[in-house]
Amino acid sequence: MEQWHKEAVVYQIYPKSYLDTNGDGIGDLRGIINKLDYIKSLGVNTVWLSPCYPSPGDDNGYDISDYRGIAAEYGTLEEFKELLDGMHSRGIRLLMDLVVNHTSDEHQWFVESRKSRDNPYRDYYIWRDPVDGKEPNGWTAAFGGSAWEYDEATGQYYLHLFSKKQPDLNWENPKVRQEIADMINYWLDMGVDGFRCDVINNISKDFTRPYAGGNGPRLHEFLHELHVKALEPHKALTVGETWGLTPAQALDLTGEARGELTMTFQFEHLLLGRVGGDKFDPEPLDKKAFVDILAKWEEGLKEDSYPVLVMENHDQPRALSRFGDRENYPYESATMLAALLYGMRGVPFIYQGQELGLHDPTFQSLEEYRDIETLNAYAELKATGKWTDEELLAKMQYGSRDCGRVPMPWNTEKEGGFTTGTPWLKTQIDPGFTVAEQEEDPKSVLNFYRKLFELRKSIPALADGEFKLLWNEDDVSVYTRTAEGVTVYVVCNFSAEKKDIPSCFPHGGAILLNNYDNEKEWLQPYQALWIKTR
Ligand code: TEU
Ligand code: CA
Repeated sequence: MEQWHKEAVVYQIYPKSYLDTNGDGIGDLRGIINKLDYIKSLGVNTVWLSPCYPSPGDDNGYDISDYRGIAAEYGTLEEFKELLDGMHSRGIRLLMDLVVNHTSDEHQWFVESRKSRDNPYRDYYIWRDPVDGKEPNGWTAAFGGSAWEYDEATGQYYLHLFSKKQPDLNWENPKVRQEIADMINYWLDMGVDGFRCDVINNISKDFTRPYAGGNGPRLHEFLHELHVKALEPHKALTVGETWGLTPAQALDLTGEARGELTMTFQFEHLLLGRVGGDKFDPEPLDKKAFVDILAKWEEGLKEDSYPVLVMENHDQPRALSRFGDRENYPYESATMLAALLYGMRGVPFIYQGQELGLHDPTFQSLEEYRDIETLNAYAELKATGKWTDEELLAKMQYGSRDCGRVPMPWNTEKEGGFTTGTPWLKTQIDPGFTVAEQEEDPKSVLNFYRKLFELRKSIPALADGEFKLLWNEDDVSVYTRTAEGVTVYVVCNFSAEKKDIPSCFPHGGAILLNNYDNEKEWLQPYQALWIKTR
């Protein structure tokens, strides 16, 4: 297994919302090319690019109609190669998004598949006869409704774990597996460095289960096959998007001897502040659990794997709005969250705009939303008659994926400099929350992130040192990272109150990182410190 992932610091780009250079209101590859020096300046060395393949856009590109092309609205394959070269010449690696649990219903394979029961592509997808005139089982789709869609033409249902425009591929079919391996080789031969693998644990289905989902009996076998046929020969890095795993299950996918994936995301802490993990049902954040969960994963993966450190992506509202104090301590709480998470052992993933400490935009009406999940959830919840329109809008504001998808605020000009036209999704430009302003301010979240990543790179204890949680009580946490006789203490006050320092606080030592100017009088509200001791 390739080891470069241990030094990786990954920046996720959602191309539709990064930078538009031709005024059509949609971000494009040229926009990313124009910002490569900015990306480099963050101290990241890897980019994960969300899908930029041709797609009808039912789920913003997570419904792919051609695995080997570039969507016209984003640019051309030539521009993609220019982007890749531009990254490589700056020492930045590129991870593409691998969306192979499903395709678009407009993918040629599915267009063929639905034509007749004996079409050569029929078995590329999962077709079932009706049972008692109804759906084959009770599985529901992530975006609402049944996971089965009836197709008149051939009198069978096809499975879709997401929208009905995202039919699930049939991984039991060896031809499908070969097509995917070939496609992976196509991008790796071009020079791409690896993949973020969308809902990858769903590729093997377990039909004995009452609820929809993956982790089916052949998951490990399918992944190992891809590893042998495509990933390993290219030393590609993979990070699996795998919801709901235990650390033991994650180890089974990522252990070095397994030959499956390099790493998996863990999102358990991102389910907090939501009743039963339901993103549209808020509850107060359990801060102790937040730190305990992260520590559990640090401990659980230390033997044989490498954790991923993530708190934002294109599916999540902003961390500042979810876990921080946007009203009173936007800078302090955004930087505390970064110091807390990225002091840990693992690969940092940051999502565009996170480096500015952005908070969620304010949506005034349903018309301002674009996300299929939000629009479907709104309609479904409204149909229950339990909530007023105002309550429903508050729910969407709390959990919508569009919160993290609004365009990047580059400067204080119209639409934040994102576009000269009409943006595909509203922009939100707040004073102090643009790249241009934060560049000028030494005490900005942006410059804090830069400093943090610089430290991680230069201090072995932070790069790969052993993790130990010493204290997690009363909204104060202390953990250490140790290597080569050096220990770095990470001390965080996860609250808006002043707190006393716990007894395990190191006396002496050099302060590496501090989100306050003080040398003493800790701990201030949301104060975070990295302290190096011998
Ligand atoms: O997301 C998978 C997923 O399970 C969720 O994070 C998803 O956002 C949704 O909230 C489920 O209720 C991945 C992608 O990241 C997401 O953008 C896609 O919509 C999805 O897969 C389908 O490809
Ligand atoms: Ca554009």
